[in-house]
Amino acid sequence: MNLKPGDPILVLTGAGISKESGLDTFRDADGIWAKHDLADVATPDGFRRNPALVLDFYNARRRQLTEQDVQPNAAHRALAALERTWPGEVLLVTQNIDDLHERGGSANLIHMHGELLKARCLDTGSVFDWRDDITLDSRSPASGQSGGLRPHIVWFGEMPIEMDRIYDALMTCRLFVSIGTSGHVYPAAGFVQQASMAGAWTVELNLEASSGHGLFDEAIHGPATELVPAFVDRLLAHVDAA
Ligand code: BV8
Repeated sequence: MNLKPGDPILVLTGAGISKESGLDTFRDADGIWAKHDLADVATPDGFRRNPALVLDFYNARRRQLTEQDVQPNAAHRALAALERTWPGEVLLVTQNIDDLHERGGSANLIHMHGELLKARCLDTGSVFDWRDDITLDSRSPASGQSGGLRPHIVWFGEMPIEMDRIYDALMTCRLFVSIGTSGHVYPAAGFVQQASMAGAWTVELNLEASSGHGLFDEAIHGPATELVPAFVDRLLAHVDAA
């Protein structure tokens, strides 16, 4: 990895980085898709068919995040330290909808699949901080309409958020690190190839080999709370040595 201090770094994270904070992943044996049908709770059609079911699905996850003692872990904190210390841009793109990266100290962050603690007006598209349940009667602060809110979440078949900014970063980064994602969901699963074609060194840090592990220059497997702090130390040793 011939990385120079100051070279731009792009980090992609998935549900695996929040697993050791107590939040379920999607495709592990005990994951979310083992308990819920994706088509019913994470698609626009599912919301049209049964909005109460979808609202309850996200209300339960929002309550878990806000009411239980769910805290950022050492992996979230290590990425924030990298952003603070690396003498160049570190852009963090997360597929996760929890707020553990923010609470861990990261600021240069894109939630490409939306945010659990935000609601979106169905009429205007405006987005609001929202920590309570969203119900069929919830009133939109923008339109004033009762029943006018949905979770600010990117469902399957919907356009992920800030894709232009993400594609720009994929073309310019010199290091692409993928952490805690199974590499099943596109366009995120294709980012490693785009970064690699643009000349970046690509690294996978994951509990086990993801479906795209062969696409990476380097793949290190183990729990994020062990791998990510060690990897960040390795990067910052570059800075000290410079
Ligand atoms: C789009 C909602 C057009 C939020 C989510 C056929 C082929 C290819 C693509 C498609 C296709 N048919 C349809 C598509 C497109 C579709 C797609 O990819 N479908 C898949 C299922 C085939 N994608 C879309 O519809 C996307 N939109 O394509 O629009 C477009 C295209 C390009 C450019 C512009 C527009 C929209 C996708 C977003 C859908 N919303 N969720 C929510 O409810 O949370 S996706 C859902 O999966 C989550 O967002 C999650 O982030 C995402 C990915 O899952 P992971 O984060 O990877 O989690 P997973 O459980 O899978 O893996 C966890 C990993 O962690 C595992 O590898 C595990 O080993 C590891 N791990 C576990 N513990 C640890 C650990 N690692 C480290 N430490 C640990 N302790």
